[in-house]
Amino acid sequence: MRRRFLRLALGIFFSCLVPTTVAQAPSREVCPRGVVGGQVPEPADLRSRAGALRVELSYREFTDTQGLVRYCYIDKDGRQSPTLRVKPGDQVTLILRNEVLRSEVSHTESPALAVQPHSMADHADVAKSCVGGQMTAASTNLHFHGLTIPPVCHQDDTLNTFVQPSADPFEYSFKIPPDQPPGLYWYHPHVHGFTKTQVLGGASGALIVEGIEAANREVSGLPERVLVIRDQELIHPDAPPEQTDSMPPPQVLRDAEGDILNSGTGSGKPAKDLSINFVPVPYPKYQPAVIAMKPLERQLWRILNASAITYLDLQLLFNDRPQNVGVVALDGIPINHNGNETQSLVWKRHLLIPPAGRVEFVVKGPKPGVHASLVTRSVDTGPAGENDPTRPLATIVTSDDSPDVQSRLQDSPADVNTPSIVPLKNVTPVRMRKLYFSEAPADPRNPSSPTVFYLTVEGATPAPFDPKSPLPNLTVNQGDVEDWVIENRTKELHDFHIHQIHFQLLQWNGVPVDEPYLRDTVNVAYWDGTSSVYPSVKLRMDFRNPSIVGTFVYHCHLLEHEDGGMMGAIRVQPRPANPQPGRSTHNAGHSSL
Ligand SMILES: [Cu+2]
Repeated sequence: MRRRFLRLALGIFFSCLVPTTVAQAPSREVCPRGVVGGQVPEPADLRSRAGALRVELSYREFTDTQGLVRYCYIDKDGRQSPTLRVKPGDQVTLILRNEVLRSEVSHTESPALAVQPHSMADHADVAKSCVGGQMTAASTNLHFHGLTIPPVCHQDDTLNTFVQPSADPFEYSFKIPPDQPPGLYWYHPHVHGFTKTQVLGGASGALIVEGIEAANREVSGLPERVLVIRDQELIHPDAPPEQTDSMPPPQVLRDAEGDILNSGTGSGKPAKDLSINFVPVPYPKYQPAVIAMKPLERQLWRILNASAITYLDLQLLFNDRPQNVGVVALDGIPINHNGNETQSLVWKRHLLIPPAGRVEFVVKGPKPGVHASLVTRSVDTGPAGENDPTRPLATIVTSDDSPDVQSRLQDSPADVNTPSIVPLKNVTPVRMRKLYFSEAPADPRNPSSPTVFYLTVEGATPAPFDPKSPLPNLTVNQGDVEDWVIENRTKELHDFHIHQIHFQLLQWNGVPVDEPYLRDTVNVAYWDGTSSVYPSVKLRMDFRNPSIVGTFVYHCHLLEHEDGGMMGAIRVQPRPANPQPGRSTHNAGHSSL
């Protein structure tokens, strides 16, 4: 008993000495997680120097005592999911080592997806030459979400780059475009068929292009805090919901993939647990993590929804009252970047962030004595969507002695040249296309068989994404700007994302919107099953940047849907010398380009 007390006392003593940048879990865990109710740590910052950033990341996996598999990126100093901090024009060299143990993940491998898109060579050669190889649960790669970098070997290719556990380290080497807007981007694996498992397991990290304080003086000199919200399998899957009011908890129903269906009540068992910088906030008690700051301190919060399938609708509550926060950037791009020089903050009382979305906003800490918390409100994902109930994420605890956060924006940043490019919303599109989300049971005679997910260019035959196909689903010319309507013909939300570019949301369900943002990820409302018009978004797609020539993908960023086929390939071909109207095509079935 005495020994136990001593151990406890020593534990408390040493935990007080641990700086908040160090994970609070035992070091023997390969992919450590924070303590429930613990302080939210900050990811380590890896900053470029003299125009270059060199990073070595090991991709590892770990099975916890519950049998849940974690995945993580660990740098050479043992830090998990470091934030990569770069400046426009910097050269990034990232060495990726796949150190998962092949035998421990083989049980999740789907034989149907163990495809060989191209000729198979020896593993080491495959990794060096990006010509494909086996796409399995143990293979991995990286996507640099939101960066306008070439979709080619060693830069941002996800179609043919598969790094195997037995392979030599794989080198990514790319230049941050000099005109990349300053803001929050991220990195994560993108192996079709296995992306959900890897991201849900924790494989993700933030990437910041520095200089937001030069683009928007409102944030100059502010302390900045990176918050990565991830989802994960339920830690207490069998626990009954806590009784919060007189209403009985909603019935737990599951979809064909085994996830808990949206109850439509805003409560009940969630499909997934959430964590904030790896501090879990598990169902059913949702004991919040702790964010420490000084009373009335202003900070820039840079929040990434790195969830595999969970929507967030973030809100800051002071004594249960929603607070306004000043948004400065969405999906990595400052709001005053796209021809909106006069607007510096957009005031919001809640922030819907679909999986893969980012939002950056100014927070003012509460006065002493005010109970403050960061919560996610429930999101109605539709009758076929997963359950995302209201739940707290963190309590904000203020103290004059609260330690400074590790990073602070410059007080007097140098002026930056505003982009000379015509704002996207002012460009006349060269053509219009329609794409649509749809779903069907794999066995038409069995409605509860696994769902097949489609993202189809109107006119083509719906088919799940085929990684073996040498043909893209769409071809466009570099230099063009197009308008795309994305329809949702299903009874659940989908989350449209395209690699390499950003777009402007023009219409929401046919209603014009005038947003100061550009996005790379957008939620599309669900169909009610009876309306004659499907919900949709209309997007202005920007293919002007010459560095995006090549083949890349667009997909639903609910990764279960992406893995299940809701993806397509687009080829951006070099601008023809004499462009002819109508040359761009989509491939209906197997017709040639
Ligand atoms: Cu989807």
